[in-house]
Amino acid sequence: MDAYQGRTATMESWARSEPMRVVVLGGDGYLGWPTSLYFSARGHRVLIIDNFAKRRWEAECGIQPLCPIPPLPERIQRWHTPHRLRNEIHPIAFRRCDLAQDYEGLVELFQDFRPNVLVHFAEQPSAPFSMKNRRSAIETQHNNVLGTLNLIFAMRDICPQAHLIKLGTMGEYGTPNIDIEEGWLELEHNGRRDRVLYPKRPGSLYHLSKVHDSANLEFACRVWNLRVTDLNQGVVYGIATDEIACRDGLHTSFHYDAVFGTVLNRFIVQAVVGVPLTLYGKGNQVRGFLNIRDTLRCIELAALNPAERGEFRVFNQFTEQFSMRELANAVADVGRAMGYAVEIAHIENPRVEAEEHYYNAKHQALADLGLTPHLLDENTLGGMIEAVARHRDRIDPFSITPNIGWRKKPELPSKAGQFLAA
Ligand code: USQ
Repeated sequence: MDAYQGRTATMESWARSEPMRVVVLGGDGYLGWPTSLYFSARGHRVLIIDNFAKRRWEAECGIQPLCPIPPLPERIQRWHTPHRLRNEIHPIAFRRCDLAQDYEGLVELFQDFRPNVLVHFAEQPSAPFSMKNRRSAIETQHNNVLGTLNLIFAMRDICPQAHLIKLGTMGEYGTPNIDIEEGWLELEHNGRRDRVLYPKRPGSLYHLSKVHDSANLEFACRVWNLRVTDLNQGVVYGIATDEIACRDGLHTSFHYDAVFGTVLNRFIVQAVVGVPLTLYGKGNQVRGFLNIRDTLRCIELAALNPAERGEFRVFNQFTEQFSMRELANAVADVGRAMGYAVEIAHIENPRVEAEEHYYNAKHQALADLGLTPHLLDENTLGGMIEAVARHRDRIDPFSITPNIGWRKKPELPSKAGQFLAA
């Protein structure tokens, strides 16, 4: 019998004794790479699937991660070398495959590898990229929505027992004026009660792509009996994990630019390089945050405690919430104490988002499974500043200024322009 057929109290001990067969989709990225190492270090069999679209988008935007990132086969080789000598891990396998374009390739990979866990990061992850222009919006939704659709069809036909752990985002909910529940809302209407997917009001076409994914995944659970955990993740910060820190050359793809950099990672780099911290608008926007190390533990907890067949389970994956102003002040305080001249600049908000709003998002499910969070404190901020300062020479200050606006009017194509002007 497939030991993965049901969630049981002994799941964690089973998974510890029997290696899981984990596919990491998007294993070359900021979170996919450390997740692959994390599962590998714990004795699981890992297959990375990636199409390197993120590297192409970086090149298109003229930006680079903070640390040089060697080609994936080379990174994997660096990870293997000392471990293999001691025969401690199963080698990480890698196959290039584009989820949205190569359904047959995906099916073959699943037939060969027979996964019981799939961790899905293989999505265009940037809100600004999705708002750049029509082409990048379509590319975002094509890559994300069609890739996830291919994935659930391949699961339905090849590995319906497997557990899909899908990275969603807290940004799917937006900033509603009521408490944010974990994916589902109990409601009463005209005297009748029901449980419905929580209403979504996302703030970018990237976040919206994940709303579409969530709807498709819930359908796949309800109609095809798949099992899915949708991790609605907050903003991740951090540059290192235990596996990455253990050896040189295993860096992850840490961004600080205005396209792929998330806010706290950007503030840290800005503090180091002496650029005023770019607080968008009033800075009273509130978001949920988590340390990159907690991302890995959350995924492990989801894998060790899988959803039931037919269950679409949603966890809100963040550990604490801050306003952007609070974050900027915290970085400035720590940076100044370390001798950096840190300034904060309120700049015009390039996004369309509420700058004053209610925010109370539940995040109990992962704590109930045993998450012990790494909370943000002076030591964490100081450690990030020190780590970034080691790569100071590679920081490109020109990539920090936001140059993509949510409101920007599209230029009319010349023929239409002439027609309208006529
Ligand atoms: N912000 C600033 N200054 C900056 C950059 C951002 O004030 O220099 C503000 C934004 O206006 C926004 C907040 O910080 O209010 C968060 O922005 P972000 O760029 O850190 O995060 P976001 O675009 O929402 O997306 C990021 C990840 C995405 C993930 C999401 C989680 O790129 O993949 O899904 O965080 S969440 O924000 O909870 O939706």
